[in-house]
Amino acid sequence: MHQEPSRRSILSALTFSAGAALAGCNRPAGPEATTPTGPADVTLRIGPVLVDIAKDHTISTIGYNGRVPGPLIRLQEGVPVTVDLFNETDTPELVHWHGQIIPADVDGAAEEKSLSVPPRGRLRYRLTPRPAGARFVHTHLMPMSDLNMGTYTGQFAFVYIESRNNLGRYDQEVFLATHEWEPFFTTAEEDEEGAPPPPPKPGEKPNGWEIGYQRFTINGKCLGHGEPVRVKEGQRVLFHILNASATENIQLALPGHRFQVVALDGNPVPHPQPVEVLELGTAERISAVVEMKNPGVWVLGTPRDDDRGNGMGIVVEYSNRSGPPRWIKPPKASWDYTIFGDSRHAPPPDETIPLVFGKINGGTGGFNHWTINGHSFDDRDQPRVLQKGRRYRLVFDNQTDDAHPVHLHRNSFELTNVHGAATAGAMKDVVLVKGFKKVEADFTPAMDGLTLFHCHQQLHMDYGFKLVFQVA
Ligand SMILES: [Cu+2]
Repeated sequence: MHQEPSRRSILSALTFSAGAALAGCNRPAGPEATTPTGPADVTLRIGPVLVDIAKDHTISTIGYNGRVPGPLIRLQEGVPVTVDLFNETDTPELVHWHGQIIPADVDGAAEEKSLSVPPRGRLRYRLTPRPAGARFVHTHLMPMSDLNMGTYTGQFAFVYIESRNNLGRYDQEVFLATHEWEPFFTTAEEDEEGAPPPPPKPGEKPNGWEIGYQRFTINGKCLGHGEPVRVKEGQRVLFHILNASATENIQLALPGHRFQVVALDGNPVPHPQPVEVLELGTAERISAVVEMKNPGVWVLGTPRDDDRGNGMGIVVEYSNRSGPPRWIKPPKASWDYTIFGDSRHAPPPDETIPLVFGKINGGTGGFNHWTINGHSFDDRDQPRVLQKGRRYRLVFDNQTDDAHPVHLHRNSFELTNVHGAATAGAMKDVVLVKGFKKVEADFTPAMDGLTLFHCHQQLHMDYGFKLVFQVA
């Protein structure tokens, strides 16, 4: 049998070695971390970067530490770290620690009155990472109609928070982040099946701008242009996959293999299950183990032929195998969160909060606006007050034809009902609510302070799809 490699050494060889060194994030917090002049545990430099996504194709964008994705940041759950943020751009920046339960001032969202990184300036603070699992860091600016800002750029990086609980036995760990490039405005709209949406009702304006992309990448490379994921027959490979898109919900498949899903948004699921096709709304993460028992050279990629042709995939190569990578169209799959949860009713909440999602069509050449309970977010809105220790049930009632990956900051929520099916035990921080569907999620506010709720589709968030809670 083959020698089992150390998972850490494989990881750094495969993916993020330069970045991990740059971030300096494997160093334990020493005494110097408490003095404002000493080196920080985590350093992110926000600045211009050129990304060679293909042999003949370079993207000019903004990234972290001169690379896209930014460095893998490994932290220990509950061990405080000092964070240094340097902004080498002319725009104030917000760095959001997605999926972490941390105070509002360091969470990195303007609506929570978080600290921002001044242009050409620096921001230093401490935070205590939690909970364990696959998290990430990304900009939280509102680019509105400027597609060279916000999550359209390369400002994203994996954060992996280690704990004593592991996700089972595996031989190597691989981090994959999807992202699209060269966004453009389009009037073409597709639903999940790739079909056009229904025409507007009489008296209603037509649909406004949507975003299309020219190039698609995993870990900053178009399919066939980066290093392959190198595996050996018999290995169990733990993939952590992040949808780091600004606006796209995606599916991914690895022909000839199945994904044993062990964690959603970094949180271990009650019932790991095998699936052929993964689905990730914007900002969702899936951790899944793949048993490598079908030697060959394969494409791990999107089932959408056009997008895969434009780069959305990565080669998985078994040792001693060569040749062109194989793709086989996977069976049509519909993603179901509930197979990973307990099929029981969660305990009743103390209070139910209905959140009805609505859309006001922008018309040709305009932007659609988005509403929650009939209201588009306004900076002057008073936050809705929640009480610590009370269990709230959020009812996401999507009365639009678009899918919305909705995200709650500074908390994890428990899925309790998906499309009418009761479920419990699956903890997440983003859930994709399909068109005209309803999802319920319970949470007990984890910390005091301002807490943002929003759609993670950048264009939806920017045009009204958010609200702020105040936990007291
Ligand atoms: Cu949305």
